[in-house]
Amino acid sequence: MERIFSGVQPTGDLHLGNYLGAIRNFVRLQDDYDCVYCVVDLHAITVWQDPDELRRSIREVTAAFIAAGIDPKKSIVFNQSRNPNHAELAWVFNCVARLGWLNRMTQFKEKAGKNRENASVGLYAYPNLMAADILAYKATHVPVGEDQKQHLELCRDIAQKFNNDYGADFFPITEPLILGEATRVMSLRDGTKKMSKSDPSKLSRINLTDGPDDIAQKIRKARTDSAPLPSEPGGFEGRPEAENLIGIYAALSDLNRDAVLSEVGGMMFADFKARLIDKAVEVLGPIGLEMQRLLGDSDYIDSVLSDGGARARAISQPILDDLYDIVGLAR
Ligand code: AQP
Repeated sequence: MERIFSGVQPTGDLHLGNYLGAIRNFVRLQDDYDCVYCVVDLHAITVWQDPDELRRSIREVTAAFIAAGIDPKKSIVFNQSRNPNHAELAWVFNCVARLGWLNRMTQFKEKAGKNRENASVGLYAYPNLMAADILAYKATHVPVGEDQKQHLELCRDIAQKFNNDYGADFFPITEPLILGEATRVMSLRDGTKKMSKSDPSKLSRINLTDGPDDIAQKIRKARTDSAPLPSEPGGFEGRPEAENLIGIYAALSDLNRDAVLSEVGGMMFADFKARLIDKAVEVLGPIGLEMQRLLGDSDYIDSVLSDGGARARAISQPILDDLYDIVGLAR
Protein backbone atom coordinates (compact mmCIF):
# COMPACT_ATOMS: atom_id res chain seq x y z
CA MET A 1 0.00 0.00 0.00
CA GLU A 2 1.25 3.53 -0.74
CA ARG A 3 2.13 5.68 2.25
CA ILE A 4 0.85 9.08 3.37
CA PHE A 5 2.69 11.41 5.73
CA SER A 6 1.39 14.78 6.87
CA GLY A 7 1.74 17.05 9.87
CA VAL A 8 0.21 19.97 11.72
CA GLN A 9 2.11 22.38 13.96
CA PRO A 10 1.07 22.75 17.61
CA THR A 11 1.40 26.52 17.48
CA GLY A 12 -1.99 27.80 18.56
CA ASP A 13 -5.66 27.24 18.01
CA LEU A 14 -6.48 25.04 15.05
CA HIS A 15 -8.82 26.68 12.59
CA LEU A 16 -11.16 25.96 9.72
CA GLY A 17 -8.29 26.27 7.18
CA ASN A 18 -6.32 23.54 8.96
CA TYR A 19 -9.46 21.40 8.98
CA LEU A 20 -10.62 21.85 5.37
CA GLY A 21 -7.14 22.10 3.83
CA ALA A 22 -5.58 19.23 5.76
CA ILE A 23 -7.19 17.32 8.66
CA ARG A 24 -10.45 16.42 6.92
CA ASN A 25 -8.47 14.97 4.01
CA PHE A 26 -6.30 13.00 6.44
CA VAL A 27 -9.46 11.27 7.67
CA ARG A 28 -10.70 10.48 4.17
CA LEU A 29 -7.42 8.94 3.02
CA GLN A 30 -7.17 6.40 5.86
CA ASP A 31 -8.85 3.55 3.98
CA ASP A 32 -6.69 3.78 0.87
CA TYR A 33 -3.24 4.46 2.28
CA ASP A 34 -0.95 3.48 5.09
CA CYS A 35 -1.09 6.80 7.01
CA VAL A 36 1.36 8.55 9.34
CA TYR A 37 -0.02 11.73 10.95
CA CYS A 38 2.31 13.85 13.01
CA VAL A 39 2.05 16.74 15.43
CA VAL A 40 5.16 18.56 14.26
CA ASP A 41 6.49 20.02 17.50
CA LEU A 42 10.07 20.39 16.23
CA HIS A 43 8.73 22.70 13.54
CA ALA A 44 6.79 24.65 16.17
CA ILE A 45 9.95 25.70 18.03
CA THR A 46 11.41 27.40 14.95
CA VAL A 47 9.63 30.38 16.51
CA TRP A 48 9.48 30.89 20.29
CA GLN A 49 6.90 28.73 22.11
CA ASP A 50 6.04 28.86 25.78
CA PRO A 51 6.83 25.29 27.03
CA ASP A 52 3.55 24.77 28.92
CA GLU A 53 1.56 26.15 26.03
CA LEU A 54 3.45 23.87 23.64
CA ARG A 55 2.61 20.81 25.77
CA ARG A 56 -1.06 21.85 25.77
CA SER A 57 -1.04 22.47 22.05
CA ILE A 58 0.48 19.06 21.24
CA ARG A 59 -2.45 17.43 23.04
CA GLU A 60 -4.93 19.76 21.38
CA VAL A 61 -3.79 18.90 17.84
CA THR A 62 -3.88 15.20 18.76
CA ALA A 63 -7.41 15.61 20.10
CA ALA A 64 -8.41 17.40 16.88
CA PHE A 65 -7.04 14.56 14.75
CA ILE A 66 -9.02 11.97 16.69
CA ALA A 67 -12.17 14.07 17.05
CA ALA A 68 -12.18 14.71 13.29
CA GLY A 69 -12.16 10.96 12.66
CA ILE A 70 -8.56 9.76 12.47
CA ASP A 71 -8.46 6.28 13.98
CA PRO A 72 -5.20 6.04 15.96
CA LYS A 73 -5.32 2.23 15.87
CA LYS A 74 -5.33 2.22 12.10
CA SER A 75 -3.26 5.33 11.31
CA ILE A 76 -0.12 6.30 13.19
CA VAL A 77 -0.60 9.44 15.32
CA PHE A 78 2.38 10.83 17.25
CA ASN A 79 4.38 13.95 17.96
CA GLN A 80 7.56 14.47 15.97
CA SER A 81 9.98 14.74 18.89
CA ARG A 82 9.18 11.15 19.90
CA ASN A 83 11.07 9.91 16.85
CA PRO A 84 14.68 11.20 16.63
CA ASN A 85 14.95 9.90 13.05
CA HIS A 86 13.30 13.14 11.81
CA ALA A 87 16.08 15.32 13.20
CA GLU A 88 18.81 12.87 12.12
CA LEU A 89 17.60 12.78 8.53
CA ALA A 90 17.12 16.56 8.52
CA TRP A 91 20.84 16.97 9.21
CA VAL A 92 21.71 14.84 6.18
CA PHE A 93 19.27 16.93 4.12
CA ASN A 94 20.90 20.14 5.39
CA CYS A 95 23.93 18.81 3.55
CA VAL A 96 21.96 17.92 0.39
CA ALA A 97 19.73 21.00 -0.07
CA ARG A 98 21.35 24.10 -1.61
CA LEU A 99 21.25 27.58 -0.09
CA GLY A 100 19.79 28.91 -3.33
CA TRP A 101 16.82 26.55 -2.98
CA LEU A 102 16.02 27.71 0.55
CA ASN A 103 16.48 31.36 -0.41
CA ARG A 104 13.49 31.00 -2.72
CA MET A 105 11.07 29.78 -0.02
CA THR A 106 8.29 32.33 0.29
CA GLN A 107 7.06 31.09 3.69
CA PHE A 108 10.42 31.95 5.27
CA LYS A 109 10.28 35.42 3.74
CA GLU A 110 6.72 35.94 5.06
CA LYS A 111 7.44 34.58 8.55
CA ALA A 112 10.84 36.23 9.00
CA GLY A 113 9.48 39.51 7.66
CA LYS A 114 11.70 42.56 7.85
CA ASN A 115 13.58 41.18 10.82
CA ARG A 116 15.28 38.45 8.77
CA GLU A 117 18.64 38.71 10.55
CA ASN A 118 16.92 37.84 13.80
CA ALA A 119 15.01 34.78 12.51
CA SER A 120 16.18 31.41 13.84
CA VAL A 121 18.34 29.13 11.69
CA GLY A 122 15.63 26.51 12.31
CA LEU A 123 13.01 28.67 10.61
CA TYR A 124 15.27 28.98 7.58
CA ALA A 125 16.00 25.22 7.44
CA TYR A 126 12.35 24.31 8.17
CA PRO A 127 11.73 22.89 4.65
CA ASN A 128 14.66 20.46 5.07
CA LEU A 129 13.09 19.12 8.27
CA MET A 130 9.76 18.84 6.47
CA ALA A 131 11.43 16.80 3.70
CA ALA A 132 12.94 14.58 6.40
CA ASP A 133 9.52 14.10 8.05
CA ILE A 134 8.14 12.80 4.77
CA LEU A 135 11.09 10.81 3.49
CA ALA A 136 11.93 9.14 6.83
CA TYR A 137 8.88 7.01 5.98
CA LYS A 138 9.43 7.01 2.19
CA ALA A 139 5.95 8.52 1.97
CA THR A 140 4.58 8.62 -1.57
CA HIS A 141 1.83 11.20 -0.96
CA VAL A 142 1.37 14.23 1.29
CA PRO A 143 -2.06 15.83 1.79
CA VAL A 144 -1.57 19.56 2.44
CA GLY A 145 -3.16 22.96 1.86
CA GLU A 146 -2.02 24.96 -1.15
CA ASP A 147 0.41 27.05 0.97
CA GLN A 148 2.68 24.02 1.38
CA LYS A 149 3.11 23.35 -2.36
CA GLN A 150 6.50 25.04 -2.58
CA HIS A 151 7.87 23.04 0.37
CA LEU A 152 6.70 19.84 -1.28
CA GLU A 153 8.57 20.79 -4.46
CA LEU A 154 11.70 21.26 -2.38
CA CYS A 155 11.17 17.81 -0.84
CA ARG A 156 11.06 16.34 -4.35
CA ASP A 157 14.25 18.22 -5.29
CA ILE A 158 16.03 16.90 -2.21
CA ALA A 159 14.93 13.30 -2.92
CA GLN A 160 16.07 13.62 -6.53
CA LYS A 161 19.44 15.13 -5.64
CA PHE A 162 20.08 12.51 -2.96
CA ASN A 163 19.24 9.70 -5.41
CA ASN A 164 21.49 11.25 -8.08
CA ASP A 165 24.40 12.09 -5.77
CA TYR A 166 24.54 8.58 -4.32
CA GLY A 167 23.49 6.72 -7.49
CA ALA A 168 20.71 5.05 -5.53
CA ASP A 169 17.01 4.75 -6.32
CA PHE A 170 16.34 5.26 -2.63
CA PHE A 171 13.72 7.95 -2.00
CA PRO A 172 10.35 8.20 -3.79
CA ILE A 173 9.46 11.45 -5.56
CA THR A 174 6.57 12.37 -3.30
CA GLU A 175 3.31 13.75 -4.71
CA PRO A 176 1.30 16.48 -2.95
CA LEU A 177 -2.43 15.81 -2.52
CA ILE A 178 -4.20 19.18 -2.55
CA LEU A 179 -7.82 18.17 -2.28
CA GLY A 180 -11.27 19.71 -1.98
CA GLU A 181 -12.93 23.07 -2.60
CA ALA A 182 -11.07 24.92 0.18
CA THR A 183 -7.38 24.32 -0.36
CA ARG A 184 -6.61 27.89 0.70
CA VAL A 185 -9.13 29.25 3.19
CA MET A 186 -8.77 33.00 3.55
CA SER A 187 -9.15 35.28 6.57
CA LEU A 188 -12.76 36.25 7.39
CA ARG A 189 -11.55 39.85 7.79
CA ASP A 190 -9.46 40.12 4.61
CA GLY A 191 -10.07 37.87 1.63
CA THR A 192 -6.55 38.40 0.30
CA LYS A 193 -4.84 36.93 3.41
CA LYS A 194 -4.65 33.25 4.37
CA MET A 195 -6.63 32.20 7.45
CA SER A 196 -3.86 31.67 9.94
CA LYS A 197 -3.27 30.79 13.61
CA SER A 198 -0.95 33.74 14.03
CA ASP A 199 -3.36 36.43 12.76
CA PRO A 200 -3.83 38.83 15.70
CA SER A 201 -7.55 39.20 14.91
CA LYS A 202 -9.60 36.43 16.53
CA LEU A 203 -12.45 37.34 14.18
CA SER A 204 -10.29 36.36 11.19
CA ARG A 205 -10.62 32.63 11.84
CA ILE A 206 -13.07 30.01 13.09
CA ASN A 207 -11.34 27.76 15.60
CA LEU A 208 -12.19 24.08 15.83
CA THR A 209 -13.06 24.56 19.50
CA ASP A 210 -15.47 27.46 18.85
CA GLY A 211 -19.02 26.85 20.05
CA PRO A 212 -22.14 27.71 17.99
CA ASP A 213 -22.30 31.29 19.32
CA ASP A 214 -18.70 32.08 18.41
CA ILE A 215 -19.09 30.50 14.97
CA ALA A 216 -22.26 32.51 14.34
CA GLN A 217 -20.70 35.76 15.54
CA LYS A 218 -17.56 35.35 13.41
CA ILE A 219 -19.53 34.53 10.28
CA ARG A 220 -21.95 37.41 10.87
CA LYS A 221 -18.99 39.77 11.24
CA ALA A 222 -17.13 38.34 8.23
CA ARG A 223 -16.29 41.05 5.73
CA THR A 224 -18.50 41.05 2.64
CA ASP A 225 -19.78 43.56 0.09
CA SER A 226 -23.23 44.89 -0.70
CA ALA A 227 -23.83 43.13 -4.05
CA PRO A 228 -25.82 39.88 -4.33
CA LEU A 229 -23.89 36.64 -4.79
CA PRO A 230 -23.01 35.84 -8.41
CA SER A 231 -24.49 32.82 -10.17
CA GLU A 232 -21.29 31.85 -12.02
CA PRO A 233 -17.80 30.97 -10.65
CA GLY A 234 -16.39 33.68 -12.97
CA GLY A 235 -18.42 36.39 -11.18
CA PHE A 236 -16.07 37.01 -8.24
CA GLU A 237 -13.79 39.58 -9.88
CA GLY A 238 -12.60 41.94 -7.11
CA ARG A 239 -14.70 40.07 -4.48
CA PRO A 240 -12.23 37.78 -2.65
CA GLU A 241 -14.30 37.71 0.58
CA ALA A 242 -17.41 36.54 -1.26
CA GLU A 243 -15.40 33.90 -3.09
CA ASN A 244 -13.88 32.69 0.18
CA LEU A 245 -17.26 32.25 1.90
CA ILE A 246 -18.61 30.32 -1.09
CA GLY A 247 -15.52 28.07 -1.06
CA ILE A 248 -16.00 27.41 2.66
CA TYR A 249 -19.70 26.62 2.21
CA ALA A 250 -18.92 24.32 -0.74
CA ALA A 251 -16.26 22.43 1.21
CA LEU A 252 -18.41 22.09 4.33
CA SER A 253 -21.31 20.83 2.21
CA ASP A 254 -19.14 18.55 0.06
CA LEU A 255 -20.39 20.23 -3.09
CA ASN A 256 -18.48 21.93 -5.88
CA ARG A 257 -18.71 25.71 -6.33
CA ASP A 258 -20.96 25.44 -9.42
CA ALA A 259 -23.51 23.45 -7.47
CA VAL A 260 -23.40 25.95 -4.58
CA LEU A 261 -23.80 28.94 -6.90
CA SER A 262 -26.77 27.38 -8.62
CA GLU A 263 -28.32 27.11 -5.12
CA VAL A 264 -27.38 30.53 -3.70
CA GLY A 265 -26.59 32.75 -6.73
CA GLY A 266 -28.49 36.06 -6.51
CA MET A 267 -28.89 35.80 -2.70
CA MET A 268 -27.91 38.67 -0.39
CA PHE A 269 -25.20 38.03 2.20
CA ALA A 270 -27.47 38.18 5.24
CA ASP A 271 -29.43 35.15 3.95
CA PHE A 272 -26.37 33.30 2.73
CA LYS A 273 -24.55 33.83 6.04
CA ALA A 274 -27.48 32.26 7.91
CA ARG A 275 -27.07 29.12 5.78
CA LEU A 276 -23.33 29.14 6.24
CA ILE A 277 -23.70 29.42 10.03
CA ASP A 278 -26.05 26.40 10.11
CA LYS A 279 -23.67 24.36 7.98
CA ALA A 280 -20.55 25.34 9.95
CA VAL A 281 -22.23 24.54 13.29
CA GLU A 282 -23.49 21.21 11.93
CA VAL A 283 -20.00 20.13 10.76
CA LEU A 284 -17.73 21.70 13.38
CA GLY A 285 -19.97 21.48 16.47
CA PRO A 286 -19.51 17.73 17.07
CA ILE A 287 -15.74 17.95 16.43
CA GLY A 288 -15.34 20.75 18.99
CA LEU A 289 -17.34 18.84 21.61
CA GLU A 290 -15.35 15.65 21.07
CA MET A 291 -12.10 17.62 21.30
CA GLN A 292 -13.17 19.01 24.67
CA ARG A 293 -14.04 15.52 25.88
CA LEU A 294 -10.68 14.09 24.74
CA LEU A 295 -8.75 16.97 26.27
CA GLY A 296 -10.22 15.96 29.62
CA ASP A 297 -8.44 12.60 29.28
CA SER A 298 -4.79 13.51 28.81
CA ASP A 299 -3.65 9.98 29.80
CA TYR A 300 -5.46 8.60 26.77
CA ILE A 301 -3.96 11.24 24.46
CA ASP A 302 -0.46 10.61 25.80
CA SER A 303 -0.90 6.85 25.31
CA VAL A 304 -1.90 7.42 21.66
CA LEU A 305 1.23 9.55 21.11
CA SER A 306 3.52 7.08 22.81
CA ASP A 307 2.13 4.10 20.88
CA GLY A 308 2.25 6.09 17.63
CA GLY A 309 5.83 7.18 18.28
CA ALA A 310 6.98 3.57 18.69
CA ARG A 311 5.15 2.46 15.53
CA ALA A 312 6.57 5.42 13.58
CA ARG A 313 10.10 4.63 14.66
CA ALA A 314 9.69 0.96 13.69
CA ILE A 315 9.12 2.14 10.10
CA SER A 316 11.76 4.88 9.91
CA GLN A 317 14.67 3.23 11.72
CA PRO A 318 15.40 0.60 9.01
CA ILE A 319 15.16 3.37 6.39
CA LEU A 320 17.69 5.46 8.33
CA ASP A 321 19.96 2.43 8.74
CA ASP A 322 19.98 1.90 4.96
CA LEU A 323 20.56 5.62 4.39
CA TYR A 324 23.54 5.75 6.75
CA ASP A 325 24.97 2.80 4.91
CA ILE A 326 24.53 4.49 1.50
CA VAL A 327 26.10 7.73 2.77
CA GLY A 328 29.06 5.87 4.31
CA LEU A 329 28.35 6.76 7.92
CA ALA A 330 29.32 3.88 10.19
CA ARG A 331 27.32 3.19 13.37
N1 AQP B 1 -5.82 28.85 5.48
C1 AQP B 1 -5.58 27.60 5.14
N2 AQP B 1 -6.29 27.01 4.15
C2 AQP B 1 -6.05 25.71 3.81
N3 AQP B 1 -5.13 24.94 4.41
C3 AQP B 1 -4.41 25.49 5.41
N4 AQP B 1 -3.43 25.02 6.20
C4 AQP B 1 -3.02 26.00 7.05
N5 AQP B 1 -3.71 27.11 6.84
C5 AQP B 1 -4.59 26.84 5.82
C6 AQP B 1 -2.92 23.65 6.13
O1 AQP B 1 -2.98 23.10 7.43
C7 AQP B 1 -1.90 22.18 7.56
C8 AQP B 1 -1.18 22.43 8.85
O2 AQP B 1 -0.64 23.73 8.87
P1 AQP B 1 0.45 24.08 9.95
O3 AQP B 1 -0.15 24.23 11.27
O4 AQP B 1 1.52 23.08 9.93
O5 AQP B 1 1.12 25.39 9.48
P2 AQP B 1 0.65 26.70 8.87
O6 AQP B 1 0.35 26.52 7.42
O7 AQP B 1 1.77 27.60 9.17
O8 AQP B 1 -0.67 27.11 9.67
P3 AQP B 1 -1.06 28.57 9.98
O9 AQP B 1 -2.40 28.62 10.57
O10 AQP B 1 -0.84 29.44 8.79
O11 AQP B 1 -0.03 28.94 11.14
P4 AQP B 1 0.83 30.22 11.29
O12 AQP B 1 -0.10 31.34 11.53
O13 AQP B 1 1.67 29.90 12.49
O14 AQP B 1 1.62 30.37 10.04
C9 AQP B 1 -1.01 22.32 6.34
O15 AQP B 1 -1.30 21.26 5.44
C10 AQP B 1 -1.45 23.62 5.74
O16 AQP B 1 -1.30 23.64 4.33
